[in-house]
Amino acid sequence: PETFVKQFDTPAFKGEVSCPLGLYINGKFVDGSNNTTIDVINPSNGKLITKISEGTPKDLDLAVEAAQKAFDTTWGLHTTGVQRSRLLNKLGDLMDKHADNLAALEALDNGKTFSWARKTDIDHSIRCIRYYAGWADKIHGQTIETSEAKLTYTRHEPIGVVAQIIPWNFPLQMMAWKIGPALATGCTVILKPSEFTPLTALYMAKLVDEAGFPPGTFNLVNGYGASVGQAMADHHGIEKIAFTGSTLVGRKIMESAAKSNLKKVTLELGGKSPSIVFDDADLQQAVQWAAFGIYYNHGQCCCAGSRIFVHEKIYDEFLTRFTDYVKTLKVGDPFDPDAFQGPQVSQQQYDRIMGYIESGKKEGATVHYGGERIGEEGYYIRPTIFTETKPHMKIVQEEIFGPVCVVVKFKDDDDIVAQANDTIYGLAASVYSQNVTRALSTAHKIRAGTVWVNTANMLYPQVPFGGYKQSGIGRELGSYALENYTAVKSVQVNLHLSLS
Ligand code: TXE
Repeated sequence: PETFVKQFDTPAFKGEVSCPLGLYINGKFVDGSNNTTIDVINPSNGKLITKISEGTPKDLDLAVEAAQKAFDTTWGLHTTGVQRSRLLNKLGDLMDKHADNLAALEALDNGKTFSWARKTDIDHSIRCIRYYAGWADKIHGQTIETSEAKLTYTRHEPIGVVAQIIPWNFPLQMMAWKIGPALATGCTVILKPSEFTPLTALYMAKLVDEAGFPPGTFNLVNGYGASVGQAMADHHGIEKIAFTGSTLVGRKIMESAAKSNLKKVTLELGGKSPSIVFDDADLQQAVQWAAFGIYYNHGQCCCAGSRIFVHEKIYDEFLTRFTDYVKTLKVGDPFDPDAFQGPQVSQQQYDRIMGYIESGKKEGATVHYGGERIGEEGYYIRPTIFTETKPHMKIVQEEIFGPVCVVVKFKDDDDIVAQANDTIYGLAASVYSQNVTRALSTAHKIRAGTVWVNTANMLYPQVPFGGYKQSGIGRELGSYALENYTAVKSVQVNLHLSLS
């Protein structure tokens, strides 16, 4: 397979980056079995960056075979936690060494800015891999008292071959969240990145190879969701599937898992997260965090705080300050060191977001700020604020996944909890208040997997993340994620000949 080589000469980054373009199966880069390719498009100008090998269900079969063989011979119960930890730490070191290259590819492919990619996506991914390197030799069961005649204990064994399907909004981070706990516990992995943003995963395959993981331990099969992704969900040789993406596809995956071999499923899906600003909040802090909550990563965060509820006493002042602040967020080229927001990831996402903006206008909401394209080229959208909305409107109920929020007035504490929970989702929420009792009692009443108080979008490898309601099943990150990749076995040993 070919290699992509690009010379960057930008204000944010200068240097040459090369990246393999094939699939990575059984420790080798190979072309897809159909010899077809997928176009990789630059979202800042709509032009072709390169073409990657397209995997097929047949390639997936080869990857499953390699992963099963590795599980049975070199990985799984055939390594020690110490060995797995050493390899993961080596991978973390290589990511550190290549951090700028990873950030450059992420910015080029996804459209997020180089500077934000470098300080959030890449750093967080490295910390995540190192965090799970730390867990690899600390995975153990319990001894359980049953009777003096018995020794009973549990083992947390790796579940086997796992498939992981990730989206385009945080390509490297989603990969780290997925492969970190899987490899630490001794599972073997087949990863399918989004067809929109495959480059950093390909670069990572090169680093995995260099780190010296045994062949078949980690496999990368790029391809379309409807072919390789669907084949993963249907596959009888896969014990577990982890998915991050749309609720629609999550539902399909669960159905296919049920119809095939009842593979274990974890899902991290959409959100419509509330940000609640009480009248006793530190207003400037609330303004800045609420803006970060929705506009970080161009609104393409599953936990984006897209519904901002503000107490009526401070609503007008908040809106004025918020709008003034949003106007200062620079939208521009991903390699402009001062840009906060780059283009949306794809034409498809651009169209979807503009469709939501139109629907908001049609349903009678007011575009208070933004609501339009920026420039003629690339998928740039001005940060957008809607006001005068009604609870039933699509822009209030549905995930837009773009730089668009609604700012809504509320009256009292009980009413706001009901409004915040009036959604099919339950991924995250932010609460802004200086009163600890008010902030925490609200945090506890919100049906969401993460609640931030006086902050937003902060994630740590050691803190679990996942959804209530239709935002998903299971938790990623922290020690909780290890449970997704281990099966618990109890072993009972009879020490005496007695039957009790
Ligand atoms: O997601 P898809 P899309 C939400 C967000 C966004 C919407 C659509 O609202 O606007 O989803 O985005 C793979 N079987 N999120 O269409 O299709 C696909 O190849 C198996 C929220 O891009 O769900 C990719 O790797 N896999 C979200 C991954 O699923 C399939 C992040 C995600 O793509 C498949 C992304 C199939 N039948 C979008 N069809 C979050 N939770 O962060 C597609 N895929």
